[in-house]
Amino acid sequence: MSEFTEIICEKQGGICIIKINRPKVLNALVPSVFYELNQALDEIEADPEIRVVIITGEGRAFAAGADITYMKDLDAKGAKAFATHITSVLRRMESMEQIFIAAVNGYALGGGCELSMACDLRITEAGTKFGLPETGLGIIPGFSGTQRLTRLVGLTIAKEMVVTGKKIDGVEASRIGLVNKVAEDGKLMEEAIDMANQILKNASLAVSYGKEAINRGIQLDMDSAIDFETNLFGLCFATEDQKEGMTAFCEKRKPHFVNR
Ligand code: CO8
Repeated sequence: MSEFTEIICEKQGGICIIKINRPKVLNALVPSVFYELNQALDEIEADPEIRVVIITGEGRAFAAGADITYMKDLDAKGAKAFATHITSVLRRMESMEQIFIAAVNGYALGGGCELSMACDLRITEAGTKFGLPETGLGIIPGFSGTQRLTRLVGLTIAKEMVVTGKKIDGVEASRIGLVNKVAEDGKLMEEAIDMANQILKNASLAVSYGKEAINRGIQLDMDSAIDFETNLFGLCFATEDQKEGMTAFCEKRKPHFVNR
């Protein structure tokens, strides 16, 4: 993959590992991080081998938020343009076929927490601090945090986190359903790769359709959402992997998926 400045991208077989690379400022997020991330997404989409993307942070944070020194002097128009750019990249991740895992180290505050919430899965360590502290800076979460947190953990907890700005640790984040798993200390990347490998074992079109059915369905009324799922379910039966998966079961052997 290309060499970047604000991020580090490394391909390991079917997995692409992206590290946010501004460790001196705890990976505080500026527009250039998202320009590079968007370019990396172009390369990922063009590479049929990559099926899982792990996003993590270099150093002692996943990301301690949008860069406050950058945002300080923005006017209303500039702030909206900044938020619009970043949210379009996050939305793109949700619409891609690949599964995104956030391996959340150290701090996921403000925009960092919002980036992690745009991923499909989150794994962290017990001591990691999550939070949306924006109201303490005179703003609200602007990278879709009010929307994604509410959808992930429900109105009650989302409102409390937004209006108090309180930070929670990885164990609490797991308890409220904000993260999927708390890894043993020091084993975050190992366990994230393990999670990626569990996904890679499955039929790739089925995995992507499952993501699409959930992400699109949650925006629809129940009847339309069920229609949407039913259509994708039907499409699975047009794949070679459906035939192979079910034949392998009947023949009592492991399937050999060809991702078609
Ligand atoms: N922006 C800019 N610099 C930062 C940020 C940040 N968000 N976070 C940390 N840094 C810098 C510090 O200023 C410091 O730099 P320096 O060494 O030059 O002084 C360096 O990173 C290390 O940080 P600390 O010395 O503070 O490290 P500590 O271990 O003492 O504290 C904390 C770690 C608790 C994470 C602390 O740094 C902190 O509170 N950071 C800010 C957290 C925060 O408020 N984040 C939310 C930001 S707002 C946001 O994300 C809005 C998103 C939506 C935007 C909408 C579009 C306009």
